[in-house]
Amino acid sequence: NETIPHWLEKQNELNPEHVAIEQPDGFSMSFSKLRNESRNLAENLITLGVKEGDHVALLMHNQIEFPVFIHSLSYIGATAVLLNTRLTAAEIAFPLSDADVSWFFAGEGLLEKAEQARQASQVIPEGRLLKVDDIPIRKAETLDLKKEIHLDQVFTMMYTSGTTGNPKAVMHTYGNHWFSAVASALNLGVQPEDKWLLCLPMFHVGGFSVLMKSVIYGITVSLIERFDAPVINREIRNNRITHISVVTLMLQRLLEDLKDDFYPNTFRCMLLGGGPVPETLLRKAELKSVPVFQTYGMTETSSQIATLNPSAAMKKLGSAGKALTPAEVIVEADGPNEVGEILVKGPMVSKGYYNHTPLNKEYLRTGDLGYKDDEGFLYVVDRVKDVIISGGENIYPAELESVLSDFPGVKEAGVTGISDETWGEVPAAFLVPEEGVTIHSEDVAEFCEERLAKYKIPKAFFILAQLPRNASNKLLRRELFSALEKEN
Ligand code: S0N
Ligand code: AMP
Ligand code: MG
Ligand code: MG
Repeated sequence: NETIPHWLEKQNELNPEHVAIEQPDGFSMSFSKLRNESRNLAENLITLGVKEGDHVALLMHNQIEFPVFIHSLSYIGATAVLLNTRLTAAEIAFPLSDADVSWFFAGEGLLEKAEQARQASQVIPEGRLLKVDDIPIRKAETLDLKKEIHLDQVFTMMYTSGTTGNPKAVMHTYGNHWFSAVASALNLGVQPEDKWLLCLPMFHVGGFSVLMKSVIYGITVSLIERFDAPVINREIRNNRITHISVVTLMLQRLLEDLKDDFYPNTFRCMLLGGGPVPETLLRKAELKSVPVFQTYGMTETSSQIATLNPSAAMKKLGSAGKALTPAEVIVEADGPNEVGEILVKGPMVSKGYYNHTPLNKEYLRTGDLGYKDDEGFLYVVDRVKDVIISGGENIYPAELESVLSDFPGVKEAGVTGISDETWGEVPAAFLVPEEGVTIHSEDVAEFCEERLAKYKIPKAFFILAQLPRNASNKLLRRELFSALEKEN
C-alpha cells in the first residue's frame, strides 16, 4: 500500500508559478492556481456529499474544467468514470449502471444528453446529476483533503470492449498512471520548458495521459478544445510546443495544412498511436522532417507501452519500437519475423476490468497481432479481436450487430471494417432480411442514429441471404465480403 506525496501538492511546492495549462486564446493557469482551484472544487464536492471511493462519472468535452475536476477527485480519493462525449444517451446509460456510478457531472452543452442517460439508466437519483458549473459553493470551513496518493487506489475507469463483445471498464490505479508517465519520460526525456499539446480527447487514455505527464513532470499543457489543424500548426510553429500526441487522421490533417512549411527544431516529438499508420504517411512526415514517434499502447496499458526510439525512427519505419523501460512486450510466435499475438506486462498495465475477474498477473493478451524483427523491433500488423478503428475511435462489430438485428425485418446482421481513406476503417453492415421483407438502408441508418454514436453508424449496407459461419456456428466476419460475392 505504497503512497507518494500528492502530485499536485508537489508541483505547488516545486513549480508554483510555472504554467500548468494554457490555451491558444491566451488563457493560462499556473500550478498553484490549478492546485487551489482543484482543492476548492474538492471541498465543494465533499460538501455536496461526494466521498472517498465514490464512482463519479464525467461527461465533458476538452475544456479547462476537465483537469480541475480530475485533480479535485484525487484530493477526495474518488474514482473518475470517464465517458465519451460522442456516445448517445442510450449508450451512456450502460456505463452509469455497470460502473456503479453514484454521482454524474456534465460539462458545457452536455447536460441534456446526460439527463436522458440518467433517466434511461435508472440508477442515479435526480439531484445527483449536476452541471459542473452548478456545483454549489460551500459556505465556510476548509475540509480535510488528501495529502498523499495511494498508488494502489483506482483513479480512473475508461470503457473498452477489449477482446470480447461487451463494454468493460478498464481500471487504472494512480500507480498505473505514475508508471506510464515515468516510462514515457525515460524514453523521451523531460526538460523544464517542455510543452505538450493536448488535442486528443481527455476521456480516452491517450489524452488523459498528457494530463498525468504534466502534473508528474511539472510541464505545461497546451489544451486544445476541438481539433483544428491550422490552430495546432500555429501553436507548434509559434508557441514553442515540444510534444504532441496524435492519431493517424490528426497527423494527416496537420501535414496537409502545413503545406510547404516546416516545424521548428524545438518541436521534438509527434507521438503517434491509437491505431495503424499507413507507411505513405510516415514517408510524407519523414520528408518534412517531422519527428514522428510511432507508439503502441491501449487503454489497458494506460497509454504507451512500446515506442520507437528517435535514433531508430528512420531505419525502422512502420515499427512501434521496443517496450518502454519498466515493461515487456512479447510476441507469441516461434521466432523473429513470425507473426503471433502480442502479450504485454508492466506496472502501467491495468489490474483488470471493473466487476470482472482480475487480469492474469503474468501477461495481458492484447488481441493484437505482430512480429519482432531480428533486432527486436515490434511491428503491429493485424488484430485477432474484432474491433474496427475509425479515426482513432473503436467500433465493436458485436455491438452494432445487436442494434441492427433489432431493426424490424432484419433476421440477423454481420459487421466488418472496410478501409477508408479518411478514417482508416469504417463499418459496413450485412443484413439478412426476414422472408419477404425489403429493407431500405436509409431507414436502418436512421434507426441507428438514436442508438449509436455517429462514428459507429455503418457507412455501407449490403443484403445477404445467409451469414458466413463456421462449423460451430461462429460468425466469420472476415468472410462477409466474399459471401456477398458468392451470392451475387
Ligand atoms: C479525429 C477526430 C479529431 C475527428 O473529429 P472532428 O474532426 O473534431 O469531428 P467533429 O467536428 O466532432 O465531427 C465531424 C463529423 O465527423 C464525424 N466523426 C468524428 N470523429 C469520427 C471518427 N473517429 N470516426 C468517424 N466519424 C467521426 C462526426 O460524427 C461528424 O459527423 P457528421 O458530419 O455526420 O455530423 C476525432 O475523431 C478524435 O478525436 N479521434 C481520436 C480519438 C482518440 O483519442 N483515440 C485514441 C484512443 N486510444 C488510446 O487512447 C490508447 C492509445 C494511446 O494512448 C495514444 C494514442 C495516440 C497518441 C498517443 C497515445 C499514447 O500512448 O500516449
Ligand atoms: P484502445 O483500446 O482504444 O486504447 O485502442 C488500442 C488499440 O489500438 C490496440 O489494441 C491496437 O489494436 C491499436 N493500436 C494501438 N497502437 C497501434 C499501432 N502502433 N499500430 C497498430 N495498431 C495500434
Ligand atoms: Mg479498446
Ligand atoms: Mg482506439
